[in-house]
Amino acid sequence: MSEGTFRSGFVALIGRPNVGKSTLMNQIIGHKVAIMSDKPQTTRNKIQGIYTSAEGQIIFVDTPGIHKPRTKLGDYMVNVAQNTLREVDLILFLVDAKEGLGPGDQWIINHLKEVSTPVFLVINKIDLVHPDELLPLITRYVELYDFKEVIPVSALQGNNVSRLMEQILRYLPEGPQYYPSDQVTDHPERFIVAELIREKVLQLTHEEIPHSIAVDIEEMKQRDNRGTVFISAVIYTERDSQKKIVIGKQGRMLKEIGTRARQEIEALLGSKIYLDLWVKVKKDWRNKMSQLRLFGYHE
Ligand code: GDP
Ligand code: MG
Ligand code: K
Repeated sequence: MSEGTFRSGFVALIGRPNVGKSTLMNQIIGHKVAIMSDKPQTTRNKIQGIYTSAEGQIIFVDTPGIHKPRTKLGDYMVNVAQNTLREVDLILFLVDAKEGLGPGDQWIINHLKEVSTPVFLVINKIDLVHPDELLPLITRYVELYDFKEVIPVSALQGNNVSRLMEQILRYLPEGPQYYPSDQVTDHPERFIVAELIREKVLQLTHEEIPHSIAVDIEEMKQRDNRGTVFISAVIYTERDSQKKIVIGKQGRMLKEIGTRARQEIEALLGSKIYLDLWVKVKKDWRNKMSQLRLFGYHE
């Protein structure tokens, strides 16, 4: 990798249950990021973990729906998962070296054929098999699909995981560091939601609003049994004139920002969202270190 090039992007980690997805995530991210709890029956696509190094930032996205559906809801979840697979930069398809190729893998491979995103075959649990068994196993998989790379690892023991990371970075585009190295801890969803709202403000107001605006999520919680998530957020501007632009004539701009942000947040979280948006002026917030906490630049 050429020096000075920072790469970043989104990576989906998929594979049937028990292949070692959580273990791999733990091995890569360690204790830096608390991984969101596994809830197999939710439709939420969410950030599972963020890995940052000097070379780049890898944002791992969870796709819980990608396994054989048994119900109508399952079909819906597969659609959600499939959309995620289209949007990420790279897919890691994790398989179990000991179990070998099974119908669960086959099913996932058929779905991979419907997306154009590059896919790595990551053969996990190599500590459980003799090296001689690996080649025949790899042969069976590569006959079924054109994987960009095939990387055997032991997620549990960490073997070859650093090579996997190098290869992942090679496939990510040059890009910004989306999240501060130490930012994302136990509530990554809040940061992503804030970023989505900020993005909508910048997109809709064009050049009129400087990048100095900040978004703070004051509240984010489930308010009813049907899973609606209530989010209360404040958009901070530095000047009164900017606040006026963000609100717009008769509140039209803010309404549009809210509508677009809500749609994206719903797609991201896979739940209904009630979004309550406010605009406030906070003069020179960038200069006041104490106030940075407010915007999540801490932890
Ligand atoms: P997930 O369902 O895909 O998230 O799988 P988990 O990460 O929960 O792992 C399932 C089981 O496989 C756990 O008991 C792990 O300890 C075990 N496991 C995961 N990776 C490895 C590995 O590389 N080697 C061995 N021997 N066991 C592993
Ligand atoms: Mg798991
Ligand atoms: K593909």
